[in-house]
Amino acid sequence: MPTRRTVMKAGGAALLPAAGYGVSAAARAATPAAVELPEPFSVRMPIPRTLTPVARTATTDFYEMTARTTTISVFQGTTTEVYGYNGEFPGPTIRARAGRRVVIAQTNQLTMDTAVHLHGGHVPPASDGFPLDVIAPGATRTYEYPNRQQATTLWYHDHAHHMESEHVYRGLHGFYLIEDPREEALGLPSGAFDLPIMLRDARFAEDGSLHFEPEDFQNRTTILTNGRPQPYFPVAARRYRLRLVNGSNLRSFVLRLGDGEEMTQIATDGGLLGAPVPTREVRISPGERVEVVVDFTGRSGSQVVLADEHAGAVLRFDVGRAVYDASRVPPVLRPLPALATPDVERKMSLGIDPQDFTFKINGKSFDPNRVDTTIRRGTTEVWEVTNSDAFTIPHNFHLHLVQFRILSRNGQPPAPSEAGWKDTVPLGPGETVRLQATFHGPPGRYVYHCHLIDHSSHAMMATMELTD
Ligand SMILES: [Cu+2]
Repeated sequence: MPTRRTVMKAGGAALLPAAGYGVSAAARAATPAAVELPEPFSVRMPIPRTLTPVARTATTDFYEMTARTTTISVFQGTTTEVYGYNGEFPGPTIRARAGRRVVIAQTNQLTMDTAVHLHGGHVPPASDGFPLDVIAPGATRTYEYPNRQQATTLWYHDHAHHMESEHVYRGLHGFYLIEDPREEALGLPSGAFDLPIMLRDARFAEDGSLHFEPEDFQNRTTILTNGRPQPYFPVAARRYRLRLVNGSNLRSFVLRLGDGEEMTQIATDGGLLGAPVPTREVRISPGERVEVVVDFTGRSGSQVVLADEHAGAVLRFDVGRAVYDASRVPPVLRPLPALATPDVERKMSLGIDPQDFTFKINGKSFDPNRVDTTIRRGTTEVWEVTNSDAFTIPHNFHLHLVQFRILSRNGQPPAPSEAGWKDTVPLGPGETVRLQATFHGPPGRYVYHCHLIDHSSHAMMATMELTD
């Protein structure tokens, strides 16, 4: 058993023996040396391919995807086996229109169960990737996404019971963007000037293989930006929209641009902010999305590095010639509606049990067959969510089905950067966030959980059931 001391040192990656994650001391001693990293900025950042529907009707776009292993070349002279949707790493991007349905037939060609969750999506229960609603090896499951929500940057990823952390780590993640005319009318940078960027950490062994051990997260020191280590990306001297998602299992990023240059935050998890927020720092915990507009105007010939406070450079923009730029960031983006009057208040506490080092919400580890929270459809609830690990262990909180608004953080009003629509909120040690959501949606089972997904895989998750 781990001691309290080792648990604290490991930042909370205590293992549940029952989950089959035990790693022997011998295995740890045999941990291979790390791969030799390439020179920084020697590879170009890829932009994940946009997937083409296999069929379209008046109301619906139909897609097909297959989760399978694939071999990619991340480091010169080595190959890396990863899991990829359609064999791509990250997976292909879905571009959906608000109000237009997307149906995806997901085939599992891996050797273990998978489940697909559309993170931030307002979806029916059978399509939410509930951890037991799995796709068996060789099987296909059809997911239906109504896209009855505003323009936003979502991502899809694996959610299979106890396995989501390893599956996501090995590559089962991709972008899902919802677009709408109201956002397009604002004139934000679009098309080739609208860049989805997924950041995540990883550990590679000397032979290039991707190394996954839940206890080993402190050695996940290679940051991948759209699947490549420290890439460059050529940009024109104009404005760009960056859609940042943190696809790491545990790592949070604190991102700065160049010498602390200003960026303009325009969106949170669930879509546009009411108004743009100038910022010199973007904080983004696992699962969250932050969108910024960066203006390279007047920077021709320069190189501008996006860097994390701890991990260093994650991406370099190489600024080319000036081009005509009709884009803008208007002073009003999408005003937030007034908050409804809440009907129900609840308290949620996330913490590691000091008795047995298991991960719990309100004193319970995840049981997919237990209903933890019953919610009447249409009610507005305030949830006071606390990270009860008061020392060093960070968590965050992700609610399926709905977007919420943050009412307060530690008794103070939310910072402007998190005052918009959210589905995932960071919780530093001892922190308390009050959030409000209105639970519209079809009846059925959903989950809420810590999105440090090594924690949710270890049962820091609970169920909610929407009822009539
Ligand atoms: Cu956690």
